[in-house]
Amino acid sequence: MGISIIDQTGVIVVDMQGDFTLLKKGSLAVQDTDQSYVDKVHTVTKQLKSKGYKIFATQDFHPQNHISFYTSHNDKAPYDTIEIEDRVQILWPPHCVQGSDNADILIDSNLFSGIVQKGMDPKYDSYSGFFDDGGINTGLEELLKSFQINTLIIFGLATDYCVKATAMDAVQLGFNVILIESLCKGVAEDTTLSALKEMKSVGIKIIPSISDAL
Ligand code: VGL
Ligand code: ZN
Repeated sequence: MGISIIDQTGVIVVDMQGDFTLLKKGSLAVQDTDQSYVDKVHTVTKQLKSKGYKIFATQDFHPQNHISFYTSHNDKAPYDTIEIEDRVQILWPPHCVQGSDNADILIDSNLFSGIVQKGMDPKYDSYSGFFDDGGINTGLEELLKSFQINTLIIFGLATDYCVKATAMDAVQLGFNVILIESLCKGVAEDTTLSALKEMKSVGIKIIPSISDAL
């Protein structure tokens, strides 16, 4: 007998870090990320692990002088945008700084078969867990392939940025992707709605809650 559907399905918990949550008074706190949200993500992650799914995490992990921080530019305010080469870069409040408490992942690290850090190059942002804006591979694809994973269940923060970019790249790389909508929260309503539409349009299965996926 071949390997089972569970063995071939991986879970990616995207950027569940203090700085993105209200729970930890994060610098880039996403709406609705209170204790009950984080508890729900933790509970579901533990359930999936106990069913035998391999669990992975991405971690936004920036140096203090990162290009995405408004503080790295003169006369800029949070949420201003600038053009770099051909990209639009949103200037965020400093967040997930390497070594700071709020860069920590809020989910028990024993649950993970691998954690992929991203956004370490001061010159490039990396919403996607797979490639940064300079096209450098993070190693996530290799990691998943080493576990023979071809299907991904994705949830976390933020729907309109890192969840979307990670899910879109996963599809591009040939993975089947299932997104658990209620376990994702977005920075803003309009960008979250358009992110969900865009993800749907490339074949990502958007499911309201985990009970609909299993
Ligand atoms: C994220 C903005 C900046 C995210 C990361 O995890 O969605 N958003 N860095
Ligand atoms: Zn970031």
